[in-house]
Formats: sequence, structure tokens, C-alpha cells
Amino acid sequence: MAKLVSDFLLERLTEWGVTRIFGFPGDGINGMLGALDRAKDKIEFVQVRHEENAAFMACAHAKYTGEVGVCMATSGPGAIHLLNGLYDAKMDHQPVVAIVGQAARMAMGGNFQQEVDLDSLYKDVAREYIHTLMVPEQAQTLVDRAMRIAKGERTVTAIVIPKDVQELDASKPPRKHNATHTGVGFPDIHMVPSEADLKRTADLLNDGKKVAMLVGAGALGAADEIIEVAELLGAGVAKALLGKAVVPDDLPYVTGAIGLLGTEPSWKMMVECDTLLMVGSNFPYSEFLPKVGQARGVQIDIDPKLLSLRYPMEINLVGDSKQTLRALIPYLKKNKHHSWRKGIEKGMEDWWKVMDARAKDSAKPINPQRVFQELSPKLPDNCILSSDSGTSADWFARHIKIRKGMKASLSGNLATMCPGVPYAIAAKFAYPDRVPIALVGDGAMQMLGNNGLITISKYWKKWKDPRLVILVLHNDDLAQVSWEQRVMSGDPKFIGTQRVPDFPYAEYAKLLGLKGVFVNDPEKIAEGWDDVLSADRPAVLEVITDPAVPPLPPHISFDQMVKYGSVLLKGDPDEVDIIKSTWKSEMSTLFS
Ligand SMILES: Cc1ncc(C[n+]2csc(CCOP(=O)(O)OP(=O)(O)O)c2C)c(N)n1
Ligand SMILES: [Mg+2]
Repeated sequence: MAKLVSDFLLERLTEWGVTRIFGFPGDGINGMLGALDRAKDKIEFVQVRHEENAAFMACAHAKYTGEVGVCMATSGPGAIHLLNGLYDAKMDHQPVVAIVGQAARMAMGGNFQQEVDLDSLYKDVAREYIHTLMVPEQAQTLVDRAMRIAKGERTVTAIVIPKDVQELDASKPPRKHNATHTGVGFPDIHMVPSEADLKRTADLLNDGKKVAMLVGAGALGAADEIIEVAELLGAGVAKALLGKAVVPDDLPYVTGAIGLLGTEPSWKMMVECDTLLMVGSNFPYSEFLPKVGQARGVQIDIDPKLLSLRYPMEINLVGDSKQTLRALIPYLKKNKHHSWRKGIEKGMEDWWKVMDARAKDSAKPINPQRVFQELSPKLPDNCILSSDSGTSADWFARHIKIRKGMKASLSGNLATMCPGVPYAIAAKFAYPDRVPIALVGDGAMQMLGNNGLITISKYWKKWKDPRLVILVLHNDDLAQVSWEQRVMSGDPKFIGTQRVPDFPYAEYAKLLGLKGVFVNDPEKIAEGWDDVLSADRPAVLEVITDPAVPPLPPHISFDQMVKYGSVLLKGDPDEVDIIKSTWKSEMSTLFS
């Protein structure tokens, strides 16, 4: 059989190193499905239950491996379903290529069934590159450009293929006018600032008496350099949430998360520092950074568009974080102002005690913080964590101590619900011998997570280590938003919008042939974790948690305090429990 355009496309993708595509079929990509069958020894197709999950998986593949993630969907509805996951990738700067079908060329423009104007629909999400493949000779150019631009710009690109084109004979561009001849491959980029800029930077940093570092996802892979720089400068290191795995939390000067979900030592360090070194971070909340004018700033980022975006920096450097820090280190002097560093370390020592105390506060029936606090020391080496966007993100940010070798991510900039489960699935496909752990709320489980369990049940027997763990915080509440309403808007929880219907998550897992463990007694949490982490198959740990435990920011503003207090007078259904929980949390902070 002659090679078809769809065969050629897959072949070209394999030349780019693609080994897996996440997707869901439809007749708009029939030709691609046939080709996937013929190419099954080289490219694995992971079939999801909803295209949004496929896009989340492609995003997670990129986040956890550094490779380009690829997802595929049919024309019209399939392409529409991908969108949220594609935005997740775009906003967290991940290279993802979406391949989507389209009506046949003959039908296009005829208001045909499933004919959606995909150029317009993807105009924003794939603005760096979206093209429709109209003739076979274009195929290599479109694949090469979609892959190269996704990787080079760390963004989402899309190839739209009318269904009839997929089944045409493949044809290389001829050697004649109007033909374009592209090639495969992406170089390792060595990007460091000039010697003069490095020296200037070192002078500024060497002058600092109280140096704070903020590292983000762009610093993943630069752990050794971050640690060496922090040691030399006597600095503390705060981590934006996407950069949680940059450096381990067992280093005494790592202050952990920053921002609303952050730690008090991160907050204090930013308020008091005289020098800020920001590496690979686009952390959005400026109010958690030093006051403008308070600190001299240096920022290192590979993307010039992100420089001086959140804080006006004195020196802006464009470069790869690892290579730039490596080049900078010889110019740095050992800082002699030990008291700054000692203060940070003492602050962290106290903070971990606060975390421990808060986790021990009693709740009805289980304090979610305790679930995370008990998981932390039990995390298997090299595990891969994913968190969803509910309160799990708060507890993940604060209570989980990352160790060397682990990976961790979540939807950082889009902060969408539902990435937890598909991220874990993509992690498992990429690293079948490691243990992914997804930390998810019940709202997100009902939205997409439960159908992710069906995908897990379809594939788990192929995995080298069958363990994949999903924690469900069963609190019958969209708790994160209930809290945002209380604290930001002064509104009490409205059952009509916030209550999540009951659902038996562990039982459902069992129904699917997975392991399900149900815990509603705080004394059984540890045993629950041991059960799921040693299971012979993927497992759901369903824990009944108290929605009244407040995800308190590291410091609460007067305005927020007033609003927060006022909701209790307006008849919040969780009123009594909230008062108790908040009081307990505050007491833990005072007396630890
Ligand atoms: C797709 C999407 N819809 C809505 C939101 C707003 N939102 C953020 S967190 C959250 C609550 C999530 O509830 P759940 O998953 O049960 O977690 P909990 O906060 O209860 O732990 C909501 C509705 C969002 N971020 N993304
Ligand atoms: Mg919930």
C-alpha cells in the first residue's frame, strides 16, 4: 500500500522523537487512526475518555519529561474539548502539538457538519503556529514547524488536517518554485549572558546583606547551581508552586512556597530582603515580592518577555538558568552576613512545627492537613506528584516536603480544575517504574477524575510498576471557592453553588478493578497511605475531610479579616466548625 499523508505525518513525528499520542477518535481523523494502527510499533496511542484529558496528558508529558507532548482529536467537538488542556500548557509555557481533524476540503466553507472555524477557535491558544494541511506536499513543513515552534517558543501549536487529505498519497515537496524544504531537529541551546553582565550581576549580588532567591519552573534542572548560589550568597530560597521540585525541602534555608498558598518564612524573607535573585519564575502575585525600591533585583529567564514583569529589576539577564548560574558562580563571593541566613533557618524550623501542629488539630472527621502531613515522609523515592486546583493545592504547597529526585506539578497559571488525574496518568506512561500520586478534590473527581479512573483501569496491567495513587479529598464542598468567597467577598457559603454531591470514590475504584481504600477516622490515615502505596494495582484513597479547615494565607490582611469575620454573622452553614478550626490553627501558630 502506498504511504498516505497520515502515515507520513506519524513517521515525521517519530523522527522528531515522538513516541506517544494522547487522544480520542472521530471520523474527522479517520485517516490518522488507520495510520496509528500501522505505526503502532513506533507510536503508542493512549485513548482517553474526554479530549480535555488528552490535552492535560500532553501538557503533563511535556512538564515531566521536557519533551514535546502531542494530543489528537477529531474535527469540531473534539478540537473544542481539547481547549482547556491546551491553555493549561500554553499558560505554563509547555511545548504541546495538537493534531485535529477538519471537514473534507470539498465541504469546507459549506457550513458542513462538524465544520468549526478552527483557525479562529485556536487563534489565541495556538497563536504561534496553526495551519491547515491542504496538499500532501505541505505535510513535512507543517510537522517540522509545529514541532520546532512548540519547542522553541515553549508553547502550543496546532496542525489541522481535513479528513480527505489524511488519506491522500504522501508526496514530498518537489524541487521547484513555491516548494518549501524543511528539516527535522532541535539544537541544545547554550544561552548565557555576556561576561560583562555576569560581572555586574555578581557585584550586585555580592553587595547584598540579605539575599532572597525566588525560583520557578524555569529553574528545574538547575538544582545544583541554585544550591551552590544560595550557599555562597547566604540566601534563602522560596519556590513558586510550579518550581516546587527545583530544590528539596529538607534544606534548612528553603522556605518553600510563596504567595497565598505559601509559607510565612517566604513572606517574611521577601518583606525584609535587600536583594532579590529571581530564576525562571513568572510568579504572578507582586504583593508577595519585596516593595518596589526595597530590594535590588536580578532576574534570569530564558524568555525576555518575562523579565521585570512582576518587579522592576536592576539587572535583567536572558539565559538558560543552569548555564547562567554556572557561569555566574566563579564571580560570587562567600557572603559573611550569617545572621540573615540563620534567621531564615530558624523561621523554617518554627514553620515546620506550625505545620505539624496545624495538621494535628482535630476536625470533623479528618483534618485534610494531616492527610498531607502523614503522606510526606511516606512518599516513595522518585515519585511524581500532581495536585489539582482545590484546597489540595494549598496542602500540597505547604505540607509536602519534596526530596531529591521527585517531580511535582499542577496547573500553575491557568489554575484549572482537573489536571491531577490526567497528569498522573501521563507521568505513568512516561515513567512506568515510578509512582505517580495525584492529590485531588471531590469536585474535580466528579468533573473529569472519575473518567480518568476508567482510563487507568484500561491500561494499568501494562505498567511495569502498577502503582498509581489518587487521593480524593471527599469534603462534599468546592471548598477552595467557598473560602475565597468568605475571605475575598465576605459572602457566606451558599449550599446551592458549593455543595458537591456524595459519591463513593473508593467503591467506584473497586468496581473498575482498582484498589479502593476508604478512611473516615484520623487514626487510620497512615494505614490508608501504606495500603495504597504498597498496592498491587492503582489505588484510590478516599478520605472524608472537613471543609471547615481554613486554607489560611501566610498573613491575612485587615480587610480580609473583616470580610471573613462578617460571613459568620450572615449565617454560614459551616459557621461553628469554622470558628473552631480557625481558632485552632491560629493557636497552633502562636504556641508551636
Ligand atoms: C475548570 C474550572 N472551573 C472552576 C474553577 C474554580 N475553582 C477553583 S478550585 C474550585 C473548587 C474545587 O473543588 P474540589 O475539587 O472539591 O476541591 P476542594 O477545594 O473542595 O478541596 C473551583 C470551583 C476552576 N479553577 N477551574
Ligand atoms: Mg471538595
